[in-house]
Amino acid sequence: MCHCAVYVCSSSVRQERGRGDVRHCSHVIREVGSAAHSLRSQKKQKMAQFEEVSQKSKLHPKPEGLTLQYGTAGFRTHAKHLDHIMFRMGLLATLRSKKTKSTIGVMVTASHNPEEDNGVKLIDPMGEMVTVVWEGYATQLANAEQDSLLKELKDIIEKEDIDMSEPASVYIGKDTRPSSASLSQAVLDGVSSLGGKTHDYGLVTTPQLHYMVCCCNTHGSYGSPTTEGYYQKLSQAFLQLTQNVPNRTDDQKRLLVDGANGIGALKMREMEPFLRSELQVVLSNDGSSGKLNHMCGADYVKVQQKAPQGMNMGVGERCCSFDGDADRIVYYYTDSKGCFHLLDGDKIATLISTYLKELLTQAGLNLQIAVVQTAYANGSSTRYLEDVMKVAVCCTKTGVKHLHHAAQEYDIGVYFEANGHGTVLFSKAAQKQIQELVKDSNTNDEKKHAVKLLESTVNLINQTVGDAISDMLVIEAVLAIRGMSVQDWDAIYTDLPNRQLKVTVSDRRVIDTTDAERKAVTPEGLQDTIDSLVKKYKNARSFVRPSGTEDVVRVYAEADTHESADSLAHEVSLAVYRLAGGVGDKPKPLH
Ligand code: 16G
Ligand code: ZN
Repeated sequence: MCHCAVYVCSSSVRQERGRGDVRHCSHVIREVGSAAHSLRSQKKQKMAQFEEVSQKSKLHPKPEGLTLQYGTAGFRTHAKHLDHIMFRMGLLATLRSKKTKSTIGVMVTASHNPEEDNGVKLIDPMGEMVTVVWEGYATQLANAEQDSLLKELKDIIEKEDIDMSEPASVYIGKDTRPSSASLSQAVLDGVSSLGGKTHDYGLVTTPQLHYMVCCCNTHGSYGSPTTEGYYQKLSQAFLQLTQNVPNRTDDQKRLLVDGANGIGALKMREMEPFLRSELQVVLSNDGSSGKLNHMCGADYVKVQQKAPQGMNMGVGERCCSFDGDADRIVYYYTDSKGCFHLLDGDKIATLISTYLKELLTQAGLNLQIAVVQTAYANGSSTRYLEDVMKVAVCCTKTGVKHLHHAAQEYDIGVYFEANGHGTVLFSKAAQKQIQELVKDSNTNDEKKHAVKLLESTVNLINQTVGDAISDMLVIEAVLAIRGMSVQDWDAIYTDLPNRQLKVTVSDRRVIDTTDAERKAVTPEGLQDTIDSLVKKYKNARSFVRPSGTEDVVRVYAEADTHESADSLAHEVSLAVYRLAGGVGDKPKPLH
């Protein structure tokens, strides 16, 4: 309001002057006077606002000396350290909203971490992660001692030249952790103390909140910003994709889902009626008794390479696991010999990109498709994609934002981390071409069919971020359309045996990497040692990188046999221990 009044006044002052109309002089003076008055009242209001921040922040005090970093996935630590962080992220989201003149999201979750932890992530206007510069502000604000909080806040306002009279709108969501309720209240307090408006979505998955933010800022063109709108958009697309698949048996429609005892389980239950039995979900670890992420969930299954507890899987049955906030998914089954088969993010990327490439060919669309991976992608997947599928493959640093940005460079960018986080991005131009071809009356039936499938696939994919529910529906639809079993899918290529280990060092920052984390630049001699160790094994590859979420160095090795992968991983761990300042016991051999 206030801002508008000043704007109108000053422009009318300019107009009057332009005309040089002396008769309006007193009017001009009155206008200038009222503009000055507005400025004064604006200043007063701003001071009152800061006073409120100062008062309210005392209710969310920062433990002295505690420092935390906005890492690859936001802030994440034991929930008891996070109250002040949440309040301050409420403040920062309000500033970001004023700056971008858009709705910003704040998600309270610690994803796959243990139940006692919690965390927070900010969501930018189009549903992406916040920029690196604002990640820096988040750390700056989080670590300001109580008496310098206002100073740091004003510093950000000044650096970003934020007009504090702009309105602000913040969407908030939380996962099912016991600590999430009070922590999300702290976020709400932060936003309201700076006069921002909030919409509290309560319990939602991380990707649902990303979706809401994108819907809001695109004025509904991405969908309607409600959970119901999300279920409707995705289920309609899924039903369209599967409606013409002949003779789908109940077995093919049946899928065992491990909800990690988290929010994904609750939301899957809510969504079920929308799917009209075209997908029959058998839900386990639904949160009714077990503990969040404990012996279950996508991270457990991927890291342990075994089935979660609490899931009653028959031989060969298709199963999947979500993580604690439902932004990751992995598939698996056990064969008749009791052998466990994991279908991770690499297998998902291969399945989806192969399907999309086929549809593009059938539809006669000349769009460039690429797969974005990280160094963790299994070497077999990269070889298959490049050599057999002839798809461009690009490798980025670990962390969703790096993959997301790289995928934006292509008409169609399929990105997945091996851990099961990923999605597909369609450029605006690609979406336009698809929509135009759907409407084109001159296309033949085969083309029409293919392009309609493409259109529904675009609608089924959550393009804002990796989404376990959306990815699951895409995978289920692709398997149905191509008439593939989970075993057929698994047989596309065979993973090279691999092993991940961690080494504790006194300062993990001594390891610096290049080439998308595939080569260590420092400490001196480490890369040469790794290279000579790798040469001892067949089809081998290994790299080390400092973790972004834990105080350890991660070691990855793959080779032609499990024994070789284990032994290489161990030897590289020893090299890290020796050359990068290992602490505690020396890494022990795995066998
Ligand atoms: C975070 C990242 C994930 C990455 C993981 C690596 C996001 C939203 N999440 O969970 O993408 O794979 O960190 O962890 O970016 P690390 O650095 O400890 O290996
Ligand atoms: Zn997650």
